[in-house]
Amino acid sequence: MNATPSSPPGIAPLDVERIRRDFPLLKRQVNGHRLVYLDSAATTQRPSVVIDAVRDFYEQHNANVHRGVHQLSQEATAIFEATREKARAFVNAPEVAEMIYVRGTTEAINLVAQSWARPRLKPGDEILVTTMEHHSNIVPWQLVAEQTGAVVRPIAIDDDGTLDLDDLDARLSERTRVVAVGHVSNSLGTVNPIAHIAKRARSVGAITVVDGAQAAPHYPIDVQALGCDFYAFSGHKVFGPTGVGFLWGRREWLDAMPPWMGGGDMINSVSFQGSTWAPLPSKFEAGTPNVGGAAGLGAAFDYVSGLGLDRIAQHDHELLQYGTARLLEVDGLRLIGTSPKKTGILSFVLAGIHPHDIGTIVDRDGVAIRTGHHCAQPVMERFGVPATVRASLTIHNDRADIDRLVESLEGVRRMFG
Ligand code: C6P
Repeated sequence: MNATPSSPPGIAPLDVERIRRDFPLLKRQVNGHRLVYLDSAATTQRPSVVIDAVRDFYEQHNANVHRGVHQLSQEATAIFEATREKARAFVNAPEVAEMIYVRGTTEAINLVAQSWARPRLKPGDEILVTTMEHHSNIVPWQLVAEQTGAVVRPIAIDDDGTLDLDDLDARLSERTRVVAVGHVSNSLGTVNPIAHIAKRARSVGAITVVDGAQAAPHYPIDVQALGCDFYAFSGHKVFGPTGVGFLWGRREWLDAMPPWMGGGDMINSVSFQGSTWAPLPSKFEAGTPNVGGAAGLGAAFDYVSGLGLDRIAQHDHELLQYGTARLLEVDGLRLIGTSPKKTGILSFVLAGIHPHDIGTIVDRDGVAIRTGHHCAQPVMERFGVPATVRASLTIHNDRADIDRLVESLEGVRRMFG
C-alpha cells in the first residue's frame, strides 16, 4: 500500500494505490511514461463512479427536470434534487433551498455581483478583494463597480503570500459593502482565515463572498461556522463534471435578490402585465440545467465523503510538506507562496528558465503541470514574475509523483546548464 506516511493516530491514511485505480485516465501513458497528473487545481480527473453515473443518467433516466409528469422526468428530477441535498450537506448549509445550481464558481460570483451588489451599490461604496484573487473574483466586481460607481480595492498580501489582516482592518470602513475573498488561493495555495474575515466584514455591515473553488476539494467546508454570506464552488474541481457547481447564499439575501437571468423554470407566472418569480432555489435557475452533470456531481460528493475530507486534508498537508522540501533541493528554485497556512499547491520559478519551457519539457516525461499566470495576474505582479510553474496535489498523488517531478526538473536544469 502506498499510503501517506506518518499520519497522526486517529486519521487513517489514504490508500493512494487504490484511489489511483479508481481513475481510468490515470492508467494512460503520456509520452511513454506513466502519467503523473499534477494539475488538479485546473481540473480534477474523474473517478469511474462519476463517469458511470453520467453514463447511467443518459442511458436510463435522461429527461428534462421539473417539467414532465412522465416517469423519466420524475427520475431525472429526483437525481437532480438529490445532488442538491448532497451539496447542502457538503458545505453544511442550513437549507437545501439555499443551494443554487450554477455552471461553476465564475457564474456564481457573477450572480452575486449582478443580483446582490448591482441594485445596492452607490458611487463611493467599496468592494474589497484580495491581491491573491483569481480573476473570477476580481473582474465581476470591476464590472459592477463600473455599473454603479463603486470602487474595487485590493487587500495586500505579505511576502510569503499570507493575507495582510492589518491591511484588511485599515481598509474596512462604513463605505465597505462587500469583501470578496478566496478560501484558498489557486496560485499560492494560501488558506485564508474566512471566519475572521467574515466577522470583521460584518462589523462594518459588509457581506463576505467566498470563492471556494480551490478549497472544496481539500477541506471539510462549513458555511455556518465560516459565517460568510455567499460561498461558491465548481463541480469539476471536486472530481465531478464540468459545467455544474453551486452557489450557497443566506436565505435572507437570496429572498431579497432579483433574478439574474430570466427564462423557463424560474417564474411563478408570466403575462404581459408582468411576471412573478418562483421561490428559491428556482428563481436563480433559468433554463434547462446540466442534469447529466448533476448526476455525476452527486456521485463525486459520495466519492469524496466516502474517502473523508479530514483524511484528504491530512494527505494533502503531508504531501505538501514533502513536496516543499523536495522542490527546494532543486538548484535555483524559488517557491512563490510559502504561507504557514497552505494547501497542496506548489508554485515556483526556476532561475533563468521560462515556466512555459519547464512545462513543455516535463510534459515529455509524462508530468502534467500548469504554467502561466493562473488567471491571477495581480499575484504575478506582486511577486515580480511573469508566470510560475504550478504543481497541484490531490488524493491520487503520492511521494513518487513528487519524485518524478523533481527528477524531471533536474533534467531541465541540466539542459539549461
Ligand atoms: N482555476 C486554475 O487552474 P471555474 O472556471 O468557474 O470553474 O473556476 C474559476 C476559478 C475561480 N476561483 C479560483 C480560486 C480558481 O482556481 C478558479 C479556476 C483554474 O487555477 C483555472 S484558471
